[in-house]
Amino acid sequence: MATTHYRSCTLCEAGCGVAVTVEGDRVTDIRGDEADPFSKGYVCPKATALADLHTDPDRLRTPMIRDGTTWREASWDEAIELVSTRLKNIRRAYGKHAIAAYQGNPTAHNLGLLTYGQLLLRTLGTKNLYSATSLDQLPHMLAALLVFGNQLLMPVPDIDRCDLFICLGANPLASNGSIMTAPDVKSRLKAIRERGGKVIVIDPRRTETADKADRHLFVRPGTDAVLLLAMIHVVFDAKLTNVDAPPVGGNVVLGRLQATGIEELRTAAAKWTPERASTITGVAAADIRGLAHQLATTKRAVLYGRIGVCTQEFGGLAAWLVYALNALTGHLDEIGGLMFTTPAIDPLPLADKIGFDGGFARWKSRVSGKPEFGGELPMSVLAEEIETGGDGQIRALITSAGNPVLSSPGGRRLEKALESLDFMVSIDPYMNETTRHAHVILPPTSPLERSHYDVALNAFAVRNVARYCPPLFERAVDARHDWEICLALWTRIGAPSKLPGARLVERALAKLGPEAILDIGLRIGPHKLSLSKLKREVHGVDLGALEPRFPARLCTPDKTLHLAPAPYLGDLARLERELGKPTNGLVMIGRRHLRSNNSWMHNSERLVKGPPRCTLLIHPDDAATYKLVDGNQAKISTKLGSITVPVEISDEMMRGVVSVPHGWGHNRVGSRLRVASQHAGESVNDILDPARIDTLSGTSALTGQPVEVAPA
Ligand SMILES: Nc1nc2c(c(=O)[nH]1)N[C@H]1C(S)=C(S)[C@@H](COP(=O)(O)OP(=O)(O)OC[C@H]3O[C@@H](n4cnc5c(=O)[nH]c(N)nc54)[C@H](O)[C@@H]3O)O[C@H]1N2
Ligand SMILES: Nc1nc2c(c(=O)[nH]1)N[C@H]1C(S)=C(S)[C@@H](COP(=O)(O)OP(=O)(O)OC[C@H]3O[C@@H](n4cnc5c(=O)[nH]c(N)nc54)[C@H](O)[C@@H]3O)O[C@H]1N2
Ligand code: SF4
Ligand SMILES: [Mo]
Repeated sequence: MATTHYRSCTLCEAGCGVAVTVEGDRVTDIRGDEADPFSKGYVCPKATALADLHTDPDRLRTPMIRDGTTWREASWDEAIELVSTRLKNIRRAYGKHAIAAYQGNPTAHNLGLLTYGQLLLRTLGTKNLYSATSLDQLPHMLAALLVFGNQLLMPVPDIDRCDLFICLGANPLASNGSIMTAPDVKSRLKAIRERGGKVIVIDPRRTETADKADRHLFVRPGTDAVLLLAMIHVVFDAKLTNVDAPPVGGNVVLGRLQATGIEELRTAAAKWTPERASTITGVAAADIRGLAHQLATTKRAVLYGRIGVCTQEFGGLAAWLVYALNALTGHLDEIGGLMFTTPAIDPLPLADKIGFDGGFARWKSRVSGKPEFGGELPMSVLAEEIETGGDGQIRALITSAGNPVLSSPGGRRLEKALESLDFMVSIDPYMNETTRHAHVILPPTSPLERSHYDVALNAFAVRNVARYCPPLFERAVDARHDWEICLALWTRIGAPSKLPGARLVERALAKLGPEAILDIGLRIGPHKLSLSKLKREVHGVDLGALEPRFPARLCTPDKTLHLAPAPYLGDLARLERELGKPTNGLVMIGRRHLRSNNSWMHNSERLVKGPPRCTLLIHPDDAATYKLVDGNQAKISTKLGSITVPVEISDEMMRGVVSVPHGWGHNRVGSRLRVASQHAGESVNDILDPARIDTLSGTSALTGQPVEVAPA
């Protein structure tokens, strides 16, 4: 008999409601849950792959132990014992910093990893914590910390109530939105236009999102900070902000908000005239003026910047300026602008408790002196911290829900470094490009076998919503959840065993599980929900539109907006110096595809079928210059080496810019991904230089790196 179960999709930030039909132990259908108040029946093509992940014969179901090049299945007891013994020995011999950990993107969608995973990794006491943050949203978090006082206080665009949506460096029609949890962005953008509003996309590629916009402007990769400074220049110059009104109490009033740093911002922007910015950004001066005027004079408007803005050499500055410009034009914490959420579980007070405190540059990395952020070091230094001998050298690595060999620049070097480790363990369902280097792989249950509540992404949703789903399938005999794996390891290597009652704590934590923590979080949260209440609402609950939250929510000690924090002012000289230089040749950007998800969903036949997606996109004029022919192979080179992929010629690319998506390169020997290896592609991160970073924040520059192309 068929039964239908309602839950949310865990594959991306949109968190759509899905209706999963099951017959026996087989999923026969996955479609959108029409009754979900937020996603209203929308799903993207990836949703059906939830079933593929569950049934994938390549998904590991048993711990694996490697001996040289051969793997064998092992019992949980043996595997956990081996991991803890090895890690303890390494810690005893070399100290706690010798154990490093890397956490990847799916952590954000996994309640077990967000609770017990943090407990394990953040109590290791190591300075060598790494995550996908420094390949992603770090600059937004840094700006949230420096401007609003807390690294988790990242605002989201009020897309459903704005009349102008300027989209900078994001492609939500492919990505389904990021730091903007909003299922079905396409309909939401359409609604803006239907209510007479405008959508403008600024991107080096005329993207799927740009195709649905009123206007698209090309911008040269890596130059957003200059574009934003010039827009701020216009805002001051044309007196488009009320900051020139008499200051109250020494501060300038921006609507309801008190702010400091306005004069510093004015000074910083003074030399960036639209004309000067135009030569660097490729955006016409008249367009820069027009954008600034439109943003400032539209009552409900928002400038939304995402990954294209922050994973570049001036990502720190650009992410700050996005917030500053919205504030200056009266669109911060205002309806239709960049707003702050009121999630059912407030992560702010919880984050500190698990050691995820706000902090920046409190210490530097051992080898090349890169800044710490929130207790983590940037991915750009992981390889060198493994390779470089001496006190504090990394000897062991724990990876959890991450595939850094494909996801971080310098993948080839990183995999050599991984081979040199004394010990590596991966908590991961697949033997892939990264985990094949582990000595032990500990595979968790599938997304359909575990419960779910999106504690992280609900905090960045454009409406306040909450939805809990119990496991759909009873887990396989002897399968372990992520949280159980993490707890088992923590008990043996993390918990201070000398502490009296450590065993009791462990037993209590094992009994609690993530659900109990969730329940407490919901009860003490602003909407006073509970797990039992949510269990009754199988389609999720709508907790209302976003509301202005300042000044109460501001976390700066003086309860003002800090519009010009010193680290940014100090970085402006670098912008001046570097972006003044003449440029020629081609630069690389990435792209996302609706049917792909970073590196790890290419083992689903229905997602990868069709023409190859790991291709070089290039403008027709550039193709002619470099003698590339559509459909033929191109060799793309940097000083790190080269990759060869098919050419796709298209005028959707800006001249001088080429694009190759990341997350491919499934041809590494030793991976067990039967489908993905048939659609291998190449890894663009093999040739992107890890040394190119935003030196302010430490974030890797994934976009805007120079490359050379030639027929292969
Ligand atoms: N050139 C370039 N590089 C990029 C980017 C880019 O735009 N361009 N984007 C960057 C961004 S934004 C990100 S977030 C990173 C992503 O970087 P990573 O997080 O390192 O890589 P993913 O491909 O997301 O790999 C996820 C891993 O988690 C495993 N996994 C999936 N579900 C679970 C689970 O429930 N539990 C556990 N334990 N494991 C699970 C998968 O098998 C896989 O090994 O890549 C970055 N790299
Ligand atoms: N289908 C799918 N969905 C995903 C993912 C996926 O891999 N596949 N990954 C998920 C993850 S981990 C994340 S972080 C989010 C990211 O979500 P988004 O931020 O929407 O990411 P992208 O789709 O890569 O869009 C980034 C855009 O920035 C542009 N860009 C590149 N360089 C620059 C630049 O210098 N300046 C400007 N202004 N634009 C630039 C690119 O052309 C691209 O259109 O997506 C998530 N959703
Ligand atoms: S957009 Fe697609 S992948 Fe993302 S949550 Fe919705 S159905 Fe899942
Ligand atoms: Mo990401």
